[in-house]
Amino acid sequence: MLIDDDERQIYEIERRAKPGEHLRTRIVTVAAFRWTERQQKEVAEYSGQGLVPGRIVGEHRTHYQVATGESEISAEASGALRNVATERSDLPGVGDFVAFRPAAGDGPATIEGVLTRTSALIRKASGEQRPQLLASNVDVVFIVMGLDGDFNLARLKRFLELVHGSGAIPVIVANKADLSRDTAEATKQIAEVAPGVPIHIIGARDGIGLEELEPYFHPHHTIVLVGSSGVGKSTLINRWLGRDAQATQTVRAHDNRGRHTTTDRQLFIRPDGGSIIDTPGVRGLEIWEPVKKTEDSFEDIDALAANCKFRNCKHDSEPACAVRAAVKRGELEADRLASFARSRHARN
Ligand SMILES: Nc1nc2c(ncn2[C@@H]2O[C@H](COP(=O)(O)OP(=O)(O)OP(=O)(O)O)[C@@H](O)[C@H]2O)c(=O)[nH]1
Ligand SMILES: [Mg+2]
Ligand SMILES: [Zn+2]
Repeated sequence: MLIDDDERQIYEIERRAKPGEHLRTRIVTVAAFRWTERQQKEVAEYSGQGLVPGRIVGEHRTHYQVATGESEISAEASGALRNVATERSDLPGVGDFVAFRPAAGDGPATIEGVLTRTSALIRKASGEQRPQLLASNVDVVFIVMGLDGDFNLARLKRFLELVHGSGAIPVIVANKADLSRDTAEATKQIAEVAPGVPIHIIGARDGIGLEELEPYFHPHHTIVLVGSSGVGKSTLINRWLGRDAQATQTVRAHDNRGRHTTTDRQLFIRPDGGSIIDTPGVRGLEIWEPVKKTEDSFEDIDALAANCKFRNCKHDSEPACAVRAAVKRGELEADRLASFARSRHARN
């Protein structure tokens, strides 16, 4: 539950500066952030240990950028925090509310705790068996796609799957309306794979249809932009911030692919309210399955196999194979079929 919808709400967090000293009151404006009651309790506990709350707005190789409401500091994750993390995605990431110990002397500020996330967008790190946090504590995910050569419904479905169960709600933002031959047809096709999900057809470059997205912005809300490279995520960020905060680059002419211009996730606070996170274009999006399936469990493939022409189909080169057809349609990852084949091969 949200504490309050009052934009001007100010939190007073008491913390003991040094043992024996008076209780000092530190005022942290959280107007830009959303806090739950649970997080409020956690903040109170941490502040008793001399820690200060903030939100991670940037994640870099060597440090995090943490916004406190008053200023922005750079901080490192403490050794203790690293030790208790069982997964990489347990470590702090952009969007996280954290408790940190302010820098003393020459040392860096250290992040000692991550507050319970209200939502987490987690994918499978590419090429590795581990989860990767894309953003946390987000309310709305704008799945940005291009109405140019980027248009790909199978990919859109994977993005929807990524948002499903994350705690955030998906909104489809179909950009580059100026390059679409038939926006009505595109909308129809999108609606078929995304029943019930809001769809907005816009033109970021020329500022077309952007007013439709305004209602999603709210002082306590965080929106994250995800999508392939070159779909116009950073162009949108710049429009909403009213300045060139993020670099943008033209897509490759022959295949409409982007050039992976944005390389780091970054949270921005909009002057007129709300937080927004830009992310680098995702290459092959794979979904992270937290419950490890046993090596031999392929329910998805078994279900599809029911429609193969031959009962003993190996989904290899048999005619009328429903599994390979699903791969072709983009409904089943080719990797998934490959690991199925490997597993069967190992058994036989
Ligand atoms: N024609 C057209 N081009 C657009 C539109 N919106 C953005 N672009 C262009 O698309 C190109 C890529 O835009 P970016 O904002 O850099 O894309 P991105 O999604 O941030 O890409 P990455 O950072 O690589 O993930 C730029 O040249 C933009 O000017 C639009 O509505 N129409
Ligand atoms: Mg970008
Ligand atoms: Zn088959």
